[in-house]
Amino acid sequence: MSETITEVRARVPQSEIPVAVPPPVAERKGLTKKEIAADHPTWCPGCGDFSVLALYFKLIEKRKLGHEDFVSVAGIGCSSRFPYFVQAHGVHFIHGRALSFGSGISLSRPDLHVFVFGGDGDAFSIGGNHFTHTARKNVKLTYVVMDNWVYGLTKKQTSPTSPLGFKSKTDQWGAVDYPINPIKQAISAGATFVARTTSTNPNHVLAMMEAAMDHDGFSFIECLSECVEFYEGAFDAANPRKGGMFMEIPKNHDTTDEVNAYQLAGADFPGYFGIFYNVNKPTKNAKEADINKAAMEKVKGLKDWQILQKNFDRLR
Ligand SMILES: Cc1ncc(C[n+]2csc(CCOP(=O)(O)OP(=O)(O)O)c2C)c(N)n1
Ligand code: SF4
Ligand SMILES: [Mg+2]
Repeated sequence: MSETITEVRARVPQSEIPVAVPPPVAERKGLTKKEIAADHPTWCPGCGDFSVLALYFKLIEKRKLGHEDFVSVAGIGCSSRFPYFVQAHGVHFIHGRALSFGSGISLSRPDLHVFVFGGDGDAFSIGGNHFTHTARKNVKLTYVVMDNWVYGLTKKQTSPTSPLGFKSKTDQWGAVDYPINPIKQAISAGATFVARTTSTNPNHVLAMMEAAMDHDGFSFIECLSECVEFYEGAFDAANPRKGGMFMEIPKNHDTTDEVNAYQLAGADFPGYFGIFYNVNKPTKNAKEADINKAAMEKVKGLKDWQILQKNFDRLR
């Protein structure tokens, strides 16, 4: 009969028992672009969204993020297919509800970088309320809206950012409803970081994403991203390669000046690009963390079932 480990230990002197040496802890390296590029994106060739995806990969690589550091969330739309193309934690959620899902992740896991992606329809039509309320609550996450001024996935309906006169399947004689201004809307809703960029200027997109990611609060980026299928040439006026003009926000703009930010946002298209507004304000994450801490103090030392019992006893 073979000896048990206890018997061996009793017989062999302690110094002769080999000690298992744990393997050296591998140095944690950030993910590479190659590692997180997932499925071949199903976007139309030439779609502006490709550029945003490529720059997101670059951001993850540059900031040395690992799978355990970030999550990508989206609603529904061509742009919202984004998380499928990222080989990392991600969610393709309900139309217009990406911010609610992202808020839940951010509040329960404040250590993560939560990136939410979507389109103009997802963000400002069906998701309009969530946009307002996530902004006013100052939930710590980054929201990148790929604005193409049209519903792409459903093949050309008028969106909240389509300009007057835009002919679509829902406005065959040209859009009659005034478009919203996403930057003004974000500022007035209470967003604490508001920026605008365009997918045809990669360095600028990356710079805006980096700044947004570093912001402690709700950071919003409107990124013009052309739908080559249903709104070709929409942003040529903002693209120097197409004879347009890429105008950065004046260097002397005070990004804490809400009124000035609002005024700059009102410039006629192609308008300004850069950070319009950037202020520090306590986040919902920080406030809730304080509430949770105080609540945990009150039940210190109790088992979960005892806490539950206490609550039910109180309801009697
Ligand atoms: C509840 C619900 N309503 C409507 C739709 C149909 N629908 C899918 S995507 C979309 C609009 C997408 O537009 P946008 O957010 O601008 O994304 P894009 O495709 O332009 O990137 C609509 C209306 C849906 N999927 N679910
Ligand atoms: S339909 Fe438009 S938004 Fe959708 S993938 Fe094609 S070009 Fe992009
Ligand atoms: Mg759209």
